Amino acid sequence: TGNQWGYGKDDGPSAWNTNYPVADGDRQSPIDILPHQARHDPNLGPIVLNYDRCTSINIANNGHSVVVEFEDSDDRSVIQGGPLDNPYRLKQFHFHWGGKGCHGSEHTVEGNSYASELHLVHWNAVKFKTFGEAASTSDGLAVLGIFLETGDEHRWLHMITDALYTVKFKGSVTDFKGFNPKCLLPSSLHYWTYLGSLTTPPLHESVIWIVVKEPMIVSEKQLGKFRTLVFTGEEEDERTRMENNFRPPQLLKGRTVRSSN
Ligand code: SG4
Ligand code: ZN
Repeated sequence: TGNQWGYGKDDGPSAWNTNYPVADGDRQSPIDILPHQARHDPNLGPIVLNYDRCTSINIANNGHSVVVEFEDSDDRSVIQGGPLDNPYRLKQFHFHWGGKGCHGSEHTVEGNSYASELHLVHWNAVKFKTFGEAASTSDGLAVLGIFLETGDEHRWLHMITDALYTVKFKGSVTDFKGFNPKCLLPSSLHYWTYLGSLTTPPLHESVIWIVVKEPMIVSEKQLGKFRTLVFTGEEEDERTRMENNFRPPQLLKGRTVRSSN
């Protein structure tokens, strides 16, 4: 099991380059976004989410995060517009979060973290036959990132948090039908966009990142429910709480961040 990675002291982000040398590559994610250095691009149109017929399948604990998977055999739920040349199909969404009272987002804005970050992962089914092929090729993926900030209770997040007790341990999967992630999004979808990578191994440099400026507001209690998950499997003696499952910002290395407004 030499290829295991995690978020701990010995297998965390600073050790990933041992097995995944691209960790030190030229277009790694996340990054610290400096709004004043982002270039307003008048050619960037609005992001359009066609999620009306989206079909969620299940919710799973993969030992790194909690993931909700979608039917992606046709173009029933796609993101388009913005920096994208083609519609990209929704494959899954997942979250990254911190420990109690800690920061947990992956992207930061002027050095400031949010409590958590939601990632909606989409792939280019016009250019690629499979998600796997898209995920390992430049611009094969489009990930929509949404910050979570603590405040009032979020009206719909309970639909996710109520299911978490069923996927406490690594490897557990439960049916999760009829959930449309549109209910999680903030009212404005103004965004920053840049070319980057997956934020976990294999860290492929295949992602067009679209980071929404307005956060969604969730309560501390709702975030706490994510911390009832564990990184470990049910059979393991050790139980480690799933928290701080985020990668810190990487070097920009000359990339430009564009702004939609
Ligand atoms: C999380 O670990 C997800 O659970 C992974 O999803 C995801 O991998 C990974 O993050 C990287 O995605 O948007 N943060 S990210 O760059 O989407 C992929 C699954 O393993 C390939 C299903
Ligand atoms: Zn992610």
